[in-house]
Amino acid sequence: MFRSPLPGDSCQFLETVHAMRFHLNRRWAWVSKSCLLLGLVMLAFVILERSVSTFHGSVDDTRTTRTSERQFSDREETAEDLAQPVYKRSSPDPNLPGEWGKAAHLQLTEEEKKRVEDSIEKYAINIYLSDRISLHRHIKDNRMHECGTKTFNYRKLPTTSVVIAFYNEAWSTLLRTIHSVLETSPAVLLKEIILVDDYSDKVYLKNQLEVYISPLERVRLIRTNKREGLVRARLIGATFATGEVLTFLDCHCECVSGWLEPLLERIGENETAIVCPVIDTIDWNSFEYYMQTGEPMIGGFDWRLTFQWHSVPERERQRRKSRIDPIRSPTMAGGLFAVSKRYFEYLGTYDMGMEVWGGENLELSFRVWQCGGTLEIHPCSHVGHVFPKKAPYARPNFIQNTARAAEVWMDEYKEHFYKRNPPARKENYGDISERKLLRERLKCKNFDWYLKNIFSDLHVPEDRPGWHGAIRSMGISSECLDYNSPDHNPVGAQLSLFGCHGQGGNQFFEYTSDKEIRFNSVTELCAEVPEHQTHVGMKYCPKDKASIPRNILWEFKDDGTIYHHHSGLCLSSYRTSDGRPDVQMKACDATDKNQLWKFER
Ligand SMILES: *[C@@H]1O[C@H](CO)[C@@H](O)[C@H](O)[C@H]1NC(C)=O
Ligand SMILES: [Mn+2]
Repeated sequence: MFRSPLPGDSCQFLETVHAMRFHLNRRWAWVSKSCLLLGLVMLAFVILERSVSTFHGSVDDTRTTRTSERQFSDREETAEDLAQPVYKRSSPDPNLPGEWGKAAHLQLTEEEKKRVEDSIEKYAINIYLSDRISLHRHIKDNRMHECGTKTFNYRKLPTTSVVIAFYNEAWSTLLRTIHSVLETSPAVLLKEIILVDDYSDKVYLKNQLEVYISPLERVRLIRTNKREGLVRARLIGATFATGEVLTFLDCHCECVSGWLEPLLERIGENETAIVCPVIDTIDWNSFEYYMQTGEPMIGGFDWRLTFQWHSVPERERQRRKSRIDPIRSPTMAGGLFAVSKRYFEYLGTYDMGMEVWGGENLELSFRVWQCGGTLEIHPCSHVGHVFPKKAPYARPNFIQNTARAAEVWMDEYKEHFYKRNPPARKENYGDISERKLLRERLKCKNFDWYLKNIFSDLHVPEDRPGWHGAIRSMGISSECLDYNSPDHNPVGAQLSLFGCHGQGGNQFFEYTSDKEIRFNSVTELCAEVPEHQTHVGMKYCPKDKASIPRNILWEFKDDGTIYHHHSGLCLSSYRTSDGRPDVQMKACDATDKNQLWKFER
């Protein structure tokens, strides 16, 4: 085991693999001279300075020289030979649990069931089951059939380094990720896997991990010596990368054969493309691999700046020549993407002022689009990800990170975010002058351009003064209108009352000049009174400029009542028989305080 092989450095982290396996190339030497990430921010600045001055359009000259450095043993090798992974999997055994990505079911004793529960409690993933599934299981290739017949010019594709940062990850999910990359990535394309241990405290991630990976080809382990958070941990990993492309993966993934080539091909075509795989779901409980076999969803966000998936707009479908062409996506989910190392540096890598995780994906998404690149999802590149039962550790920095993204990239549109997230206004988001300078230097377009050209499907709130925010009941004056949008069916609940909390979120409504009452978390929802009912439901709002159905029209009258045109009734607060405050539609009576409402200003 090795400390950093560089003499006299005082770097922040340990290198723990056989460094001999790696060439100390020029980049390495340069990086080491800058004394690695001692002053992380300073280094970012240096990289930036350097890359800004060298990034000019044509990539081809550097690409050809680097590609020719690669050793192809025999010019006659076929594409099939060149596609050989670093390690070949043994034949599938359908009797093994989880083989082919099927759900694994075990006959368990009571004692074992308890251990299942314990592991779920601890990791929010059924690690007891994961431990019993082969680290080398096969995943059935159900991608669009065109993906299987697509050919690649392996000699021309750029090489990649796969960077995987982790913190206290379970053994089997981490190791399955590593083996999966080694067994699905062509050896001629994968320079190395760089594992970054972000100061985990689990004992098995210390010596046991080092011993395990030490005989594995092309696997390096780097450890931070304090908790850096996902963003900085990844960047630390990236500084060690020798491949032309950085491919970031999460630490509980399984790659589907053929996942890597489409990403690298696209970046080889246009270095300014950031390309994401389709992220398939691996069930946290059964480890079943659910492959999205049709057109993948693309990334967006709502005005709280939480990431949301949505379907591909018709315009984008028409722009593409085939259904396996890359799909432009307004945002990325975070975690899984490939980017040219040179372009990533030019673009200002990540915002190092961001802590732990949350928000960094939107920041990078806005940045790449506004600064002249593209963000795409390739339908032929599939990577499975275990979405845990719940977030395994908190995202205390989400608001702070997101405020940084909003301040740097969103111009006046940041107000829509702050209105829906009042606590974000009080957030100390730190110094953003470097990032603003970056935006100037790269001559990036504004957010208005981004909304009109890249995410024109997103409804932009009007937020007319006095007509948005919480709506307080005058009858039960501690209470505000509240909508608790169910996770998997945004329209599956009713409008109700809840103690006014002043935090936006579920209590943020907007009354539009079209007379709708909009709730715009997750997606655009409009209050309606279903036919012959007296409760208030939520339905998807009509698209901008489409005609507006009558049953979502409301009138905020001067007398304080909220009148529903179609039913002729007024919104009223009341208490249910068990004393819970709620709302219902009633015959209008402006002398009834329960029918009076006020937008909080
Ligand atoms: C690469 O993509 C960018 C952004 O879409 C575009 O402006 C540029 O012309 C493309 N370059 C090439 C070589 O196709
Ligand atoms: Mn994850």
